[in-house]
Amino acid sequence: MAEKGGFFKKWIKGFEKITTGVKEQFSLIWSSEKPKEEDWEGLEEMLIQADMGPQLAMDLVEGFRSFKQSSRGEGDWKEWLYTKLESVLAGNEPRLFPSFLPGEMCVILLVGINGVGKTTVAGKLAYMLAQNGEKVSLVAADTFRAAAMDQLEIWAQRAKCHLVKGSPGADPGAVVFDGIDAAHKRGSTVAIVDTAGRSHVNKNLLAELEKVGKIIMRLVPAENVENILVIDAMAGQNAFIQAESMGKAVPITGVILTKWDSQAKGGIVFRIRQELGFPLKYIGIGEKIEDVMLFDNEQFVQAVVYGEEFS
Ligand SMILES: Nc1nc2c(ncn2[C@@H]2O[C@H](COP(=O)(O)OP(=O)(O)OP(=O)(O)O)[C@@H](O)[C@H]2O)c(=O)[nH]1
Ligand SMILES: [Mg+2]
Repeated sequence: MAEKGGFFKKWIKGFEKITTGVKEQFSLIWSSEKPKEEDWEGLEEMLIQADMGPQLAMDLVEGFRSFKQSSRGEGDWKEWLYTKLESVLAGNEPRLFPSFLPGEMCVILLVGINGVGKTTVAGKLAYMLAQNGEKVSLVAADTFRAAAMDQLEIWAQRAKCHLVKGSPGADPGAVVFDGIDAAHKRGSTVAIVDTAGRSHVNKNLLAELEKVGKIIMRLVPAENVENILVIDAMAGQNAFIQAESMGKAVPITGVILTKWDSQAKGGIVFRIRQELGFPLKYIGIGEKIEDVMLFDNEQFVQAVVYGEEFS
């Protein structure tokens, strides 16, 4: 990505209809002396459409009501909205391994339901970390489909990094154990473990994931482990159901939202922070190896609130 700073600006343009609608509604309510109840309801509805979810939409509407009342038409609603949304994201730590122990290997375990983009994220992170001077090993623990390992092999070639793969049908726990061991012996600084997509209601597959998570914790200090839940940015309400059940199998330390370049409406970011409290780490913004970017709270909120005015 040549122009990462400009990404949110471009992205927000794709949602002009929704964002303009929300802002027009805020503005209409702000400028009317006595807004009608249906105007408030309209605002809530629009916020839900932007993927904010019912709880946050209600919080925003109620917060805006009190702000309007207390400020008596003075002040700036955009400033209010900016502060409010920024506070929802407050404390988000997008960096991986914020308190890692130097000298010990780091491990990123990627988990999520089918097709969300785990393998693609594995390739992108491998490339990015290798560019930053890390020695990366990719571990293909998706032994469910032979093609999945080939797919990761292609990413390993693109990222020019080491690959450890098990044989088809092998126990993923054993592959992860051997993979981390091989990465250690090779002097890798980071191992990225790609796992099979699994339904969040399949108990056996969740138990398998739990086992993989425990094996990693036995081999690497907790500070050096990131259990990343990969979520399709368009998942909406489903994202929360997925997070809940995957979180029971492994302690989630962060979220990567993929497919932002598609139809992501963005509100999900606030919901994840407010309802789950997981850190938002990176976002996937395309299918190419460099299409991944660190989630920047400030830039994101600026784009949402100020859109085109934001420079
Ligand atoms: N547009 C877009 N497509 C993406 C992005 N990330 C992944 N994809 C596409 O999504 C599809 C699935 O990606 P994979 O990486 O195979 O997903 P997965 O989670 O590993 O899938 P399973 O292993 O089958 O569970 C592929 O066609 C990817 O090219 C993204 O950020 N943007
Ligand atoms: Mg995969």
